[in-house]
Amino acid sequence: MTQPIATRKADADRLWSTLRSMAALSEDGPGVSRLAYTRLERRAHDLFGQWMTEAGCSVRVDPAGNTIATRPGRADGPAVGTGSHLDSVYNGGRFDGIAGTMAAVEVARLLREAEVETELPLRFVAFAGEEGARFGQACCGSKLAAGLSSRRELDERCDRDGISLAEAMESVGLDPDLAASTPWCPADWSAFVELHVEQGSVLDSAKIDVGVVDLISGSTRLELVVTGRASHSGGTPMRGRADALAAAAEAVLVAERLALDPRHRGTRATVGRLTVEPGSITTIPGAVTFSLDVRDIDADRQRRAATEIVGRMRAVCLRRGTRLAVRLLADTSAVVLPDWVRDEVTDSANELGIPYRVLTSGASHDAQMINRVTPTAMIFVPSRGGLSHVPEEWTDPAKLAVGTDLLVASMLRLDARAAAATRQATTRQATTPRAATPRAAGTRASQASHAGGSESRGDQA
Ligand code: HGY
Ligand code: MN
Ligand code: MN
Repeated sequence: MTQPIATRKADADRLWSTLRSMAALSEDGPGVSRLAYTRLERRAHDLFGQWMTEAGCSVRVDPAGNTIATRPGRADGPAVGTGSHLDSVYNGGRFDGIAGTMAAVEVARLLREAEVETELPLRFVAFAGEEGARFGQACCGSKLAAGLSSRRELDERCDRDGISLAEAMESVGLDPDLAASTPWCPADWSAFVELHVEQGSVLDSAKIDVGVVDLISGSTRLELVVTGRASHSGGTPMRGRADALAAAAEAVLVAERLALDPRHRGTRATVGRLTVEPGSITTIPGAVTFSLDVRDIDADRQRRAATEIVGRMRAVCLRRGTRLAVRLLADTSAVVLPDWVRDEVTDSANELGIPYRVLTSGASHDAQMINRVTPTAMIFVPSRGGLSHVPEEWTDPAKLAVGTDLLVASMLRLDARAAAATRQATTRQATTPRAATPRAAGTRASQASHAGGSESRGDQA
């Protein structure tokens, strides 16, 4: 006899110990360092795959390195998915990405214990290479799954040691050619829900347990190189220097000043990495390389801000007798998540009596890319003090469990909805008189529009 799932709660202690086991997979040093497309990231995927196999799923790794666990339903058909990423930034926190993948493990475990049979399959995903920390570009694995990344891009994106994304993929046994040419098939999915830590302070300050995301910010990421004239720090008079670091320092403040301007409310500009050459105490810096990350919930304002910042930086460098070179690392637009999937999540929260807040995400997420494959929603759990991408990142175990309760309830509602839509589509097909002229072979994707539902509630079953 299976219990009604809405009363099934996540096992908070089990979820917490699973998360700690995964977080322990890290390089030495403060916080968690498990970089994109490293052996360590693959070990994390192997552990995720092992847990999902034990939870009764069949597991495979797609050509991009995403690990996909499938739990069969009563019938075959488009699956409701969930998951997040297992890589981290350098010296990051224990929750970014892991919270959502461990919540997925807990959902599979509690469904197995409750002997719940879903109508259609469920899929649990650990994405590869979500963080842009190593290669500059975020969401590598989910971007490939969405068919949005070219083979050339995999060769062009390099880490700080000059290793390309393609070489890193090959070093862990993946084939970049195959990865760039094997997107996910929309017909295999009906909806996706990613659980993630908020990485901001809205929920924590409002003391609300869960957030439901309506919009995910975009980001324009650049690499800038200021070239001046290196020379002796003692023998060179102050006047007439072409000090690359002094120019870069003024340029960094240009970015901050623009983002603080009320006309750019919502724009966030950050210089997160800066290297100086030759980096000697007694030599005037000859060259400085730094990153610029411009985020916004408004794609036009984001790109206008990036263009304006670069223009103002060029003027600073010219005035200081230095040169500025700019390289685009990644450019992603903000994404509005479909309201009908979000409504399923908020309806589930109401049913479970979980207070929630609808909010935007300043951080980027795999959900942004997967929404191009299938309609997607995001559940946030609070980040203490809004901190993330640092060792101090923290989410309360009880709050992670509440988010997981909401995740499983939402997935089951979406499963029932997809099954009803599939049944309706089958009935419609059976009762529609055959067209006289031969029809072009419908792509599998066209069935997805019936089975998976479209973007607006109006078209939903
Ligand atoms: O950088 C981000 O926004 C995300 O944490 N990958
Ligand atoms: Mn993340
Ligand atoms: Mn992150």
